[in-house]
Amino acid sequence: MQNLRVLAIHDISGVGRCSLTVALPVLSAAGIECAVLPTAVLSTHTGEFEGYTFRDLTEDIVPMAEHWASLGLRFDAIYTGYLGSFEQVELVKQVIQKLNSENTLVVVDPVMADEGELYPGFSKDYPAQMHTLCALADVIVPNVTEAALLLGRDYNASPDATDVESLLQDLCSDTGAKASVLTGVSFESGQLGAASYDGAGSSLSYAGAPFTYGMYHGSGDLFSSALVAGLMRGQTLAHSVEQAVTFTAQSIQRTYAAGTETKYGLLFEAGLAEFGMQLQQATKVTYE
Ligand code: PXL
Repeated sequence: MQNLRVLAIHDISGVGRCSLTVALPVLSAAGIECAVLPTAVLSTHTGEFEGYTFRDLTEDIVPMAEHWASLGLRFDAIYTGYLGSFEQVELVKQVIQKLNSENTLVVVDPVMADEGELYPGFSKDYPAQMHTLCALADVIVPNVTEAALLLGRDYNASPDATDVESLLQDLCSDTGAKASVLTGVSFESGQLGAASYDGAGSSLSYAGAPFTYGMYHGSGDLFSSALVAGLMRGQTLAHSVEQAVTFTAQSIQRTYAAGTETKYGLLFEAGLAEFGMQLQQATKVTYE
């Protein structure tokens, strides 16, 4: 195996531990190069902060990808997250088409909503636009709210195992994604986790961890980044989900124990070295 390179396409929010300030450290700790395509620069994320700055980088999205294409760069994965507008979704689809190769894993986290509500700034028709990006994905990683929006269904905050199974299968058949991972689901009281469905093998799996009360900003980004790291390190989808659930739940527990304001994100740093070492030991990478 060669050096692994993931292209992370998200905004960069200076403070608040989400999007690129999470993807970069998590992938690096796992021994994976994280190339970045920042779609916007914000002073903070848009949840629970007022007065944040927002520098739009829409115009740079395609030229950056064209430059990399001209260099003949190989991307082992393209991982997309929060995108600020309809236009950005359209341009990111072009980027995927330009940089994708047969062996590139495309992971789309359709970041747009949580707890039954779209994030500030997203219009009601944004989920339909995000649906078109999911069509290009090998793996999509919605939370329960995003899954309902993608499928045009009513939001059910607590889907049971049967609901989860049909959501996962319908997410694949409806969007065209090859596999789906649903976050924020619980099959047991006191537990919270994620379920996954691999369309190719038709296998369904679930991983849970002890539930910690509260709404923690950036937990979806931490989960998805850890999931991409696991997949890149050659772990199965089910095992990658399990590792990402454990890492995210431990980070949430640490944040709860520290009592920091949840808008500042998860205190994942103290667990990062151990997470990265586990993955690096699982699959050795030789550099050519
Ligand atoms: O964590 C998702 C996220 C990423 N980026 C920005 C956000 C959010 C969620 O609110 O506002 C800018």
